[in-house]
Amino acid sequence: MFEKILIANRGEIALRIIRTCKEMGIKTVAVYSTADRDSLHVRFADEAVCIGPPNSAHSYLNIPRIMAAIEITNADALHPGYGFLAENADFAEVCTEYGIKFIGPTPKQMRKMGDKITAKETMIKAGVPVVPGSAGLIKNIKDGKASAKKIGYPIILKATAGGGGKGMRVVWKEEDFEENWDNARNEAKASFTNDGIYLEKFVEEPRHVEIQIIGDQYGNACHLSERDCSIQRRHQKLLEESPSPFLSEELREKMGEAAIKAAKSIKYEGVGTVEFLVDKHGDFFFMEMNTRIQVEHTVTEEVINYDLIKEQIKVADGMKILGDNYTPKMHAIECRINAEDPFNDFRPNPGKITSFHSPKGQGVRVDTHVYAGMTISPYYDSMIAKVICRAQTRGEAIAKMSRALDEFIIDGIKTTIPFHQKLMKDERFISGKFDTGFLNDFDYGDPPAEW
Ligand code: MV4
Repeated sequence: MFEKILIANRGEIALRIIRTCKEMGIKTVAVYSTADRDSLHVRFADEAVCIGPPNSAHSYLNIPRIMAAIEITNADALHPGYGFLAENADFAEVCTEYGIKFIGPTPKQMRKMGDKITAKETMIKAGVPVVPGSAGLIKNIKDGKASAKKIGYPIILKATAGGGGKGMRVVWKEEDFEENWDNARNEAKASFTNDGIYLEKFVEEPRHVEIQIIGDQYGNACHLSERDCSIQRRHQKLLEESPSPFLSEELREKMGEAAIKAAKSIKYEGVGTVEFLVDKHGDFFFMEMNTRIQVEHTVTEEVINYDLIKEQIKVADGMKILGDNYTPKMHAIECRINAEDPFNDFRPNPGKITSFHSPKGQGVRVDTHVYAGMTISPYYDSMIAKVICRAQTRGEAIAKMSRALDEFIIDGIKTTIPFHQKLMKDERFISGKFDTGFLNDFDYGDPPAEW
């Protein structure tokens, strides 16, 4: 087993990884920027190395500085967390070249899923359902229009380097093709310096359902049930839950098998997530694969009662997985608490937290790096806490979440807590009948009096 793991991350996930390492008897190294010198991940790790200024390009994303921290602390493995360098195949390759175990998939596996068209082609070969679309990149407008006509409008243009909805355009009729084509290409070029575009049939009113998988170094893989992430705003997830209120036992089994096929086809090693779009008829299509631990892994941990970071470290150390699939035994919901103003277009709202009281009680889990007196920096992601509630049924989990949110006190900055409180009382949310468009016509209401 590894002796010392360097955690190339910050915030709640760095803390989350340190906790598991301690329980496994593994020493930890934190890295931090000058903005994070008073952070809990720095305090709770066995060693900590400052790697640069607040701007993450010069600290958490700076590969030579992270490699230097590994060198001076003698760490033998690296955990990338999520975001930052977690899906950077070149970085994973550098680690491997230096004899450091990158806790995650191999660079080759990462590259197979990094580019959308390559991923899609791999999935077609593996027999995983994908959305009907163009065969690879579209060369020009004429080529694109012909492909769209064959597939039938509406279609969606997507950037092969894409992510977060950038370079994505829905086209409802042929007259609008040209304008959307130009927009998608320009946006893709500006965001990814890669203007490769492909097209797909547009799936209307889809749900976002993702399957958590785990694979070992011997080609075995199993799934750990699904998460429903349909509650999103501008491609930012706000709430995730498991099981999905939409999935039948039969559909769960089918999607689980497809996710395992996806993982096995690339001999995937580590924890990963296969994202699917599910249409209203219950047909599902591969969207992309996340080759990292995700923010919402905690939802799965609560319904299957496993520590996924521990499993991740164990398979990185060569553990064989048994290959049993998992069925959620409980219902879990996660609300992301961001330092944002939900009554003002979710504008980031960094600043000093003057008082902080975390909800507690049976079935309530709060993952956070925040404490009273801490200043939330404008340099990083605005997520400051995750509240995860679990209960026997979805209704009870909602009631518990509602109660927990009422107990959550964060003074000094604006947060998304009031939004989630409203959501827990929303009839459509409670009914479970919603899709990824749910928040487009959500009534956010008025801010509380003290706002
Ligand atoms: C789609 C789609 C409908 N049809 N593809 C959005 C992010 C990117 N990863 C893929 N996305 C979508 N792809 C086809 N063929 C609708 C979306 C989409 C979406 C997907 C998941 C969650 C929220 C979403 C919000 C808007 C659009």
